[in-house]
Amino acid sequence: MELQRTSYEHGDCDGDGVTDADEINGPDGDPATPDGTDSNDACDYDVADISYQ
Ligand SMILES: [Ca+2]
Ligand SMILES: [Ca+2]
Ligand SMILES: [Ca+2]
Repeated sequence: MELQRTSYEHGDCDGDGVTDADEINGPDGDPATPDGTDSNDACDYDVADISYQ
C-alpha cells in the first residue's frame, strides 16, 4: 500500500499544475511546438495548460 502521492504522479516536477509533458511538448503532445514554459520552474507556466488542480 502506497502513501498518497502528490504532483509526481502526474509528472509535474515543479508542481505548477501543468504536467512536464505539457510544458515540454505543449498541450498537443508535439515536442516540435513546445508551450515555452520551464518544466522545472513553478513560476513559469501557461494557465491555459493547467490540466488538473
Ligand atoms: Ca509543471
Ligand atoms: Ca506542441
Ligand atoms: Ca513550469
